[in-house]
Amino acid sequence: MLTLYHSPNSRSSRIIRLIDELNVWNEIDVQIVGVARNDGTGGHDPKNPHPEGKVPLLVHNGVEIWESNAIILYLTDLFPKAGMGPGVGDPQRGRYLSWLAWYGNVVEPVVAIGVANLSHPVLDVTFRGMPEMIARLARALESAPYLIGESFTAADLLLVSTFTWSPDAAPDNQAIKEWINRCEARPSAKRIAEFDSKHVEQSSDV
Ligand SMILES: N[C@@H](CCC(=O)N[C@@H](CS)C(=O)NCC(=O)O)C(=O)O
Repeated sequence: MLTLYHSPNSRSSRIIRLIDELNVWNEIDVQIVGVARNDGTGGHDPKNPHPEGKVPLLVHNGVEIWESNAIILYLTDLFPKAGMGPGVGDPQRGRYLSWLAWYGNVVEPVVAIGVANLSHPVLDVTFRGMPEMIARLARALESAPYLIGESFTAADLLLVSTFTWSPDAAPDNQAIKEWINRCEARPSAKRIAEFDSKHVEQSSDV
């Protein structure tokens, strides 16, 4: 039994998008919960068992799986048929794992440090900055339409979410802009926006 704890228009929306891409709606029970939002609205929802009160959280047979990249890897391994993530033994597996880990280890801190307008030699040396992050992505996307090559995977789904929160977030780079457009033209992007707008009220009943 799989349960996903989700709050509309949040980091868990990309897990909803993955469920749609994997076409496993019947396999996962989606529970809508509220969360504390950056604008001060919302708050901890007692229905959410996440150890830090966050979303997403996946629970499989009583075991909690938290952090978006861990949940994504777990689901693409569990449901390999859709080809959303190279499995163990696939030559592209290492590249897939690296992009998923890079998202959590580099992209999230770099974006947070940028939004907070912080600068410190330790941060710069450890994470580099936005220009280096953009250059890294651009290099990958100048030689292939998607991060792993010719087809859209869950690595694209996760990484592209960095640039789809707000229209101004897209960097001024042709290869990246075209990649964002390719990813967002997929039917799952529209379906998930509709899913979230349908459930948004439910999540504010905290
Ligand atoms: N690194 C985590 C971050 C999860 C996260 O911060 N989620 C936000 C929603 S976008 C949240 O639940 N915030 C509520 C809180 O901090 O209490 C992941 O990617 O899964």
